[in-house]
Amino acid sequence: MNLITTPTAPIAGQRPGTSGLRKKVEVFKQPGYLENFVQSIFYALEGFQGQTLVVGGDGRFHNDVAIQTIVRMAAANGFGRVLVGQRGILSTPAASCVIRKHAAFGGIILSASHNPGGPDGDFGIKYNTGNGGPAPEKITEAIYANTQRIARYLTTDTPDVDLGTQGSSQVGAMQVVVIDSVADHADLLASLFDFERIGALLRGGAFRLCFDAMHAVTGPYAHEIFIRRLGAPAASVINGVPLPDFGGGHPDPNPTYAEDLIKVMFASDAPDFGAASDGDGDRNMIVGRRFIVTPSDSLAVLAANAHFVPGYAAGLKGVARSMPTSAAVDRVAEKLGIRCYETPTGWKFFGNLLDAGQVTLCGEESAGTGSDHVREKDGVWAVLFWLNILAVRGESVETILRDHWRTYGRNYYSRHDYEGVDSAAANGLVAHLRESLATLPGQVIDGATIASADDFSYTDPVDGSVSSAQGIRIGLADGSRIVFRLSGTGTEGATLRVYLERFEPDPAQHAVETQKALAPLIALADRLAGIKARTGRDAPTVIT
Ligand code: VG1
Ligand code: CO
Repeated sequence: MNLITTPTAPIAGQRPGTSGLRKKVEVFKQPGYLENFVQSIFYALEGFQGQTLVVGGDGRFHNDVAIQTIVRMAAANGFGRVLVGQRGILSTPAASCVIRKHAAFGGIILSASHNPGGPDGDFGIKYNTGNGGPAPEKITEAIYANTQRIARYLTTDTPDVDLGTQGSSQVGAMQVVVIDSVADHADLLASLFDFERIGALLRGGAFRLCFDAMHAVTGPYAHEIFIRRLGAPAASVINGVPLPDFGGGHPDPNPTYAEDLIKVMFASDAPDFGAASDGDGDRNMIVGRRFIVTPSDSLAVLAANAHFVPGYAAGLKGVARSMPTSAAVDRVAEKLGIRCYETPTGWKFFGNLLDAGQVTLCGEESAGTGSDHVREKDGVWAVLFWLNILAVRGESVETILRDHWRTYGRNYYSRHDYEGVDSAAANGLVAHLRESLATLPGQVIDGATIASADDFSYTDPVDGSVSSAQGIRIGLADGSRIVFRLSGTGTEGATLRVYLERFEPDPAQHAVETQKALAPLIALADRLAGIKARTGRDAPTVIT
């Protein structure tokens, strides 16, 4: 092996967002672009000589090429061993699991998550630390600083490694081990859930499951877990073959993009339980027969029913949700007598709480739920959690939700996304809101009294670090709220997210359709932010 030191220069725009660096494939294909970022990761780390690095991705276009580059650079930089998922495949939660199980120094995950893939689609990269979780801001900021002053990167002249076959080979002094992409993760999940009971439910014939892998990374995981280990009929998994362009789809499990699943679940002969996952397998959508579960509600239901699941029967230490996520889980935590933490958007903020043993379950309104079993959100885990609850309770998804609302009240909740908005317009909208924050409290607009207005700032309870400007919160006197923030994961223009929440304690009011129940808040959001006028959009791109 010959070490090659390649001169290079900073490339603009390599600032990682909410979950790593996401750009168009054509951007990543520019000579030196990926190399600059990977070397900047390695320069931000200390003490990895001779240690293990985990590498894998969601199988999207360019995954295979990028992995070969990273393997060569890891060898040149002095890693002792690289663990790669077979064919380059590792879902994000599986990567987290592998990092932890094999005590790796860290891992590089190649994914742009729910963003479309293919030659014209998106690509992404992020670094996870030895706890299996996304790097904290301290490290992502150091990576970014390195991209701004990089002058060289290290690589080797070694040929590509064979990623198709499990086994071990050498790249210079570094060992490369191609591992089963699924086994470690499936074993971990089997240790948490009652596979016997879930298996009996799925094999019984009376209960039917439909899992939509959206041609993304969870296909192999779903086959191994639902079909092979739990005995569900093969037809229970749809779109189960990972494709580099996700079959031309948008692997974001929401009612708009998971149209195949919605069609199945709203048909007259709909199965009992439907679920979908995203590009990299960390998100989940839960659907009952003609009944969609709001992700914030799903988190609350998991917390309220955790005692039915073997891995959580001993009780929850605490729960955490991101700020824009509805407060449904807060009500469960109160009843359980445990703490509920409110963090900024992005899974990295849960890591410290999980490591410190302060929380067991975490979740976000964007269809991410997870627990202390790994340090990422975990789509297949959430589906198994639901299946375990359904197997024990023997009730339908809808019955469980209605019962939950009767007990805790209902947090009507919706997110309105305006995608691909002109960046200047989006920034102007947020700047205008920020300027008006001080004057809003006390104002009465269309009969609604504004009680509070701020830009969310978070002090990490474990390490004291402060993250500011995490989203604008407008609280009303009746406890309703509106949150505005700009996405950190998009690649085209800006995405404005408007989060709307209203609590309804009266069960007689729980049958109202969500958008109707939130209509006054939706109108108020536009009055406050001038969404239509500033973005030129009449309606959101996606409503979840
Ligand atoms: C979005 C979601 C956020 C999630 C992030 C990564 O971020 O809102 O809750 O943690 O994606 O999810 P943003 O900045 O676009 O709102 V994933 O599944 O794309 O890794
Ligand atoms: Co994802």
